[in-house]
Amino acid sequence: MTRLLALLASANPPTTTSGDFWMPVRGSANAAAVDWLFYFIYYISLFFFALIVGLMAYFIFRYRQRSPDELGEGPSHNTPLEITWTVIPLILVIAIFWIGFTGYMKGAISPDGAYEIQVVGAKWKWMFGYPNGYIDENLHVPVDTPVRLVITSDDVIHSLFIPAFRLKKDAVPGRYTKMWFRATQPGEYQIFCAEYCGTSHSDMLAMTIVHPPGEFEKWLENAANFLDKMSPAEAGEKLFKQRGCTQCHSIDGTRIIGPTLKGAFGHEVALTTGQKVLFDEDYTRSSILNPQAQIVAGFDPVMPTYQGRLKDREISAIIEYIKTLK
Ligand code: HEC
Ligand SMILES: [Cu+2]
Repeated sequence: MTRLLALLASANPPTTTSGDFWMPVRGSANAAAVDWLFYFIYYISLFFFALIVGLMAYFIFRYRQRSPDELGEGPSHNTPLEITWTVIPLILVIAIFWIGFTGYMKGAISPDGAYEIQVVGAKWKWMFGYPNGYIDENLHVPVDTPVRLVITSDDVIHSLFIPAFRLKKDAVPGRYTKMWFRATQPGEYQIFCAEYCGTSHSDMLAMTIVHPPGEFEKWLENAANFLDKMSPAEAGEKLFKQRGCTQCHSIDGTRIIGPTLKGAFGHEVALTTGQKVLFDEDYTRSSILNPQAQIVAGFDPVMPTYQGRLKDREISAIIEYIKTLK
């Protein structure tokens, strides 16, 4: 109760960023307001829980039946009492609605000129697309800058969840959802998928990396030029991880959702049709662009197409990388 009164009296969101027993670190400008409302509801609930259960226990004892033929005269009505226990909760729920609704609107409408990042959820990987066309498996953002995320999905419904920013939004195929935030502290914050989306749902992880002032642009420029800076095989390895191939293909011989690519290049592959084909450059390329055309025997046709999502140069780099997996 004293904390509730203190909260109400200050009418200011908590300002520490460290998080506490119930809540993780506060990494965005919006987090404190969310936590304030959480604790407001939390302390109200604690108060009424104690009041109601306490009175109940007391009444059970106070009005117990003392002898078999004792029947109390029970009151039928108490108008002032009934008005009190209706009006006070009414005021509280209106307050909760108001704070929640205005907070929601603030979170839903992004400021003009926010930095825009395209987010795509796919089984089972997040991809973050930056304005210069570069795609990364993590969300990199500049500190103290409003960032708008435009979110969609390639397959089923996923949900982008960044606990430290108190943000969660569904990624729906065929539709764009949006949310925005302003990160307040450089650091790394976990991203989860919060909508059960199949086998590797719980591995659908990524990080938010908040860069200190001035470093985000440097990072982006450097990251975007990786095809020029690395050898094709190295760039291929990066793409292989970045574009989610690792979710389905191991490189150490274990079978996951798709066949392992260890030692596969240059050997024959048995297809569901009974045919055998050589695993060469052309086969790799067509497996990536047109995965449903030739299905490997013993596997389900679940690989998404990368048509329009990988450039020729990137596919060549991936082929060079697969060649190195001896
Ligand atoms: C959702 C899971 C999934 C993802 C993501 C995925 N694949 Fe596949 N891939 C499969 C499955 C399952 C097969 C086997 C069935 C088939 O041929 O379609 C396969 C087959 C292949 C083959 C043929 C393998 C063989 O042994 O004959 C290649 C090459 C390949 N994938 C490359 C890639 C690359 C490169 C990526 C990333 C750009 C990728 N895959 C992403 C599931 C996936
Ligand atoms: Cu998911």
